[in-house]
Amino acid sequence: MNELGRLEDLPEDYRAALTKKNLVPLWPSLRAVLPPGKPAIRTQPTCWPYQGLRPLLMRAGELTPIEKAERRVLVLANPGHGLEKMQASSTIYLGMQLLQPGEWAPSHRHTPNAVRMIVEGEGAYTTVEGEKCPMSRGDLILTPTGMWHEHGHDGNEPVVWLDVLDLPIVYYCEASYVTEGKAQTVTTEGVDRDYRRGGVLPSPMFARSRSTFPMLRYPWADVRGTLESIAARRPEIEAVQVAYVNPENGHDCQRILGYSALMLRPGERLNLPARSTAMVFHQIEGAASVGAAGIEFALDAADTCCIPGYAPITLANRSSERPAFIFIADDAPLQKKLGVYEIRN
Ligand code: GTQ
Repeated sequence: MNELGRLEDLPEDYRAALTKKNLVPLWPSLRAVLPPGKPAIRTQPTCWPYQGLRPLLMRAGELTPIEKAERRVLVLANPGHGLEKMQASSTIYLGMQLLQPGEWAPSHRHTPNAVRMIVEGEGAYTTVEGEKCPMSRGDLILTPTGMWHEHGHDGNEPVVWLDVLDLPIVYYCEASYVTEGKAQTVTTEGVDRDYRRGGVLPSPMFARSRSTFPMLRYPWADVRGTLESIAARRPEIEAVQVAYVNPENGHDCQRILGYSALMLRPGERLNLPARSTAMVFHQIEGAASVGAAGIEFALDAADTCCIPGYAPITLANRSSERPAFIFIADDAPLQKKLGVYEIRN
């Protein structure tokens, strides 16, 4: 590839004249924005073990009352992007949120999409557009773009969950904002849903909902049971993995970020090809390792890590007796829509 001219090669007066007119020569920066073969990647492989994070989150519970926080969250920030940017990857925001018994995080709605993956504690709930969704370990609850949501807690122990938002990309689009609201009236209890099992829909009254997001809560007991049944029935399947989808059309459950749950059988090792998406791994149960680009993270229950794109990844169950369950987030839905999604074998 040709050496291109540098900025310093241009006369000072010419550079000054360009700057004055808000103009920039492309060639000194061309290789930076179009690097050969592979993008320049800021996202660093980063791990946030829960045992290190938890005491700091509990301390936030003592230091900052919920009224002073609105959302009491410690953000899992990737140092490759600069901590102040609050990005786990270029498109993904991760936060660990704490709600103490009796606390309430008031209703609001915003343009970024969020999901919650419940990490510990019982008795809390999120109300999304009037649907009260109870929170238990491993449940996934969606709060899609524009939908009112608030969090409450009737139990007696701290409840912690992992927030995953497409905030960085929506912020980059200069489209991120919030609207404050008043407490919602509960219209539906999220345990009694129309979609309890794949393949059956309420009949004869079934009509596609007007909502783009007909299912808001994916209970872990159902997802775990599905993974175990696939593993038991289909030993030939390499990746025992299920995607969280819209039950009415089978599409990704949200438009920008994609979510799945993966089971590693006892002792199993799984090689994933290099993909153009960064990936987030959160250990729901068991113990696994996540390896990529010469780095390996050992994950125990509730640990979270992020791996940049364009590198093959090896996942392994660190136990030879128990299965390991991992929640995965990536921006494949966005990249596919943009036409830049790649798998490199
Ligand atoms: O619970 O609504 O981690 O609005 C960041 C922004 C959580 C929430 C976050 C939010 C929320």
